Amino acid sequence: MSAPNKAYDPVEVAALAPAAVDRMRADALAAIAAAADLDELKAARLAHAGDRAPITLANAEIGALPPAARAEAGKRVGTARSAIRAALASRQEELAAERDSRVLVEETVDVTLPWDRTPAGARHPVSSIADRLVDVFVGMGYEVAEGPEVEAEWYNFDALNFPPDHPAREMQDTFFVAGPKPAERSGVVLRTHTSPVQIRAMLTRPLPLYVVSPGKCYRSDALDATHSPVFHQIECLAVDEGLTMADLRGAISAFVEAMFGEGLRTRLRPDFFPFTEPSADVSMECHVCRGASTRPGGAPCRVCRSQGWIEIAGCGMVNPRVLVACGIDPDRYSGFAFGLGIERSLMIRHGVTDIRDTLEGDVRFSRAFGVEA
Ligand code: FA5
Repeated sequence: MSAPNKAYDPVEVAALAPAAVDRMRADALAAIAAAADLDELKAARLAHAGDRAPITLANAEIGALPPAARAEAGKRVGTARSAIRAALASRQEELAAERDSRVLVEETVDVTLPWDRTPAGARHPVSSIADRLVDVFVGMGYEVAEGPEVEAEWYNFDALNFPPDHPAREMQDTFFVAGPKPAERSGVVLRTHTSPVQIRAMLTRPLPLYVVSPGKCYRSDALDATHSPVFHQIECLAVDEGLTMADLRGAISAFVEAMFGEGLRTRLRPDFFPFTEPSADVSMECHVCRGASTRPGGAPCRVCRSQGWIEIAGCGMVNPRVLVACGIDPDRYSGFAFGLGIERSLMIRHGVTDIRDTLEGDVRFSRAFGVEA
């Protein structure tokens, strides 16, 4: 094979001297051995075996030597290039094997892990219980009625027969959004109970009226184990001809049995609410000890504090003054209503000792009540 027919250049041809070729070979082998990964090896290949590598350039000079010197120089350079190629191939093999075993470890798939890893959410128990109670009453023919959480003071208090100086209106009980303007009689509050929905329902719906109203309420109560400034109530209202306390009693029993279990007795004791007359507080037989803790020799009960009864709701016959405020003839119609706190009922039912557990949004709390799709 004939080499390029270049003029003789002693400087360039010096690259073909044995010491120079040995140095190129040594440099190349050192760089190849030092390559720590395939990228570094690629750079070493380019630098020591590529088109611009010293040994490649030296090889191109062989043709410039006197013919007698070509064979020896060609052999020297060829041997060095073979050694470099062999070193590259073997390092390539080593580094590829290292990479493969590292990838195998890093990307190991544990096929024994559970495959269904998408975390399932849980409905909040307050929502689940509210829905369940609403369903019970809807099943009895009640309609769901909702009202705004930011409510006119008139609906929250006045129409419900709260006198202007009633303590519940005080700043320490009620969050006022806006006070009454001089020309207006009513300010704006965050509703303190679901009872204003009674007024809205009586003003807008035809009679007879059977509604159930779940929703959020707000009071400026300090957060502690049994109080929260935001909580939920559920309220039932019925207005019809000839309703009596016996009907109220029946509705309350239906509620208690749906929420706490079949066959639990209820008890009404006189109480006072401005919007019901007569008014009563509702207690139910303790669903845990069923009164056994009050009998001689009965084990103490933490749920009812060995009282045998647990207070759960307020109730009463709709005050005729409220009917009149809503344009309903109290001589023809009567009504009953009852309302209770959903968180407190949940706490009683499930032995939750701190209302804050219902507020913090920790899914572990909700999951304990079951996960629904
Ligand atoms: C009322 O709010 C009446 N509107 C209930 C009513 C409706 C009576 C219809 C008659 C007819 P009371 O202020 O007692 O009543 O509140 C009812 C329930 O709300 C309480 O028993 C309690 O369970 C719950 N509740 C009140 N304040 C808080 C609070 N800060 N945190 C949690 N729950 C509360």
